[in-house]
Amino acid sequence: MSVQYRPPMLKTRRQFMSGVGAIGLALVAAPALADEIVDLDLPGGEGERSLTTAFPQKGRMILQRTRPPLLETPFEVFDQGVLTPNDSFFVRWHWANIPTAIDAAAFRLEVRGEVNTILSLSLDDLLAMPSHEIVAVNQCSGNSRGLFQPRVAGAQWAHGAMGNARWTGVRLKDVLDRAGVKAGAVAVRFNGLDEQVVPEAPDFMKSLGVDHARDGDVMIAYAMNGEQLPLLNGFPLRLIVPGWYSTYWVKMLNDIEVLAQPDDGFWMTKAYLIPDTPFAAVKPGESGYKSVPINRMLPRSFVTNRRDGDQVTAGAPLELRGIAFGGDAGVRSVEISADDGASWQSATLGKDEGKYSFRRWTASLTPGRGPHRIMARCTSEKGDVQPTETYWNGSGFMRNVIETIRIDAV
Ligand SMILES: Nc1nc2c(c(=O)[nH]1)N[C@H]1C(S)=C(S)[C@@H](COP(=O)(O)O)O[C@H]1N2
Ligand SMILES: [Mo]
Repeated sequence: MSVQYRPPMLKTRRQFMSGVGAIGLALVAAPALADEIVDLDLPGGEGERSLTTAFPQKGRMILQRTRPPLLETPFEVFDQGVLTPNDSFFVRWHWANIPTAIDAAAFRLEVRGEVNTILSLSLDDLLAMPSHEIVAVNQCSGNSRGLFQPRVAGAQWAHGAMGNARWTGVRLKDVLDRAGVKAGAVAVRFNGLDEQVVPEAPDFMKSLGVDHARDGDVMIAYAMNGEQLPLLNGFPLRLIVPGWYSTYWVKMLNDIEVLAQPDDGFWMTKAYLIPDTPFAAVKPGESGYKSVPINRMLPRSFVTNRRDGDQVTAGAPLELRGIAFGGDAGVRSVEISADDGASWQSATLGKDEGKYSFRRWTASLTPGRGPHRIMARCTSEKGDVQPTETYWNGSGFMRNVIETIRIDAV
């Protein structure tokens, strides 16, 4: 599937407000129709989830949680193309206080703190700035957490807490330059319109080092695959931090604060920390290791046209197809193994949509009679390679082991 790019059109206030009634209603309606069940095949069970079509601007999604909404992309969507359609794109929020109506005309993005000029930018102000576009993977830190063994607490995602989209907007650097960042600024903190449910809980805010914020890749998106952002993916604006986990991709972004000290808030110093070890790996029960904020992504790859347990014809060519991404660098290669990793063959890479995008791959092999373990392994342009060993941490973050599917050739 290919999504045609159309210039982003932010709806006028009247059009948008009229669309919002339905959004407001649907967010509080009972979302699970529970007539269709998917089994995510999590180790140790409890992988059954309802499919739902009850959320605004979303099609058929796997219901992980209702309030706040956590919606997973059904895996077959990834076989359709490298861009994940907006209505299938996963959804994750920390707090249930999400605005169900946003007045696009009245909306302002504030830029304040260690700046020469405080800004209050309308959507029209942003649309008038030079536009920037990038295709990038948005992946939750806990994508595939449900596959961790031993199991860990948190949303039990299978592989569908990721998606790839063409993001259009403005470079964060351009916005910061317009405000004029003062010497001595060290970090930039991002906040959105969603709020904690009880006042004592910490508002969801994330920050980036000032150099990262100004690297020219980090951007503020007002469009996703050529359309305005779905409300649940952060309408009207969200931060895009290419190559980094989506915890930094703050949605409904309305406040940017340039800081003279590192951000000491909950979401940077208590949550979303990883062990400062290769692959964020520790042993279950281990303690006393150093932790750091989660950051760049590592390569991953998936077979998308075959499922674990599939039967195929022995002695006949088996066409395999899938997606890969390099993490914070492009895909250098994808290799396929049908013999438990003893030997590898190169897959053919599809069109390059840029280094932060999913990349299609295809391969053909002819399985002999019997069971086979099929693996896909991605190496990034930086030389990061997916590991054979399954690493573990107590938060279920950063799974990037070589995934295996078992097929039976008969
Ligand atoms: N404002 C706001 N932005 C947020 C979050 C949030 O709770 N509030 N969650 C983050 C996390 S952890 C993830 S995984 C992504 C999910 O993005 P999506 O819902 O568009 O897929 O949003 C990020 N941005
Ligand atoms: Mo996340």
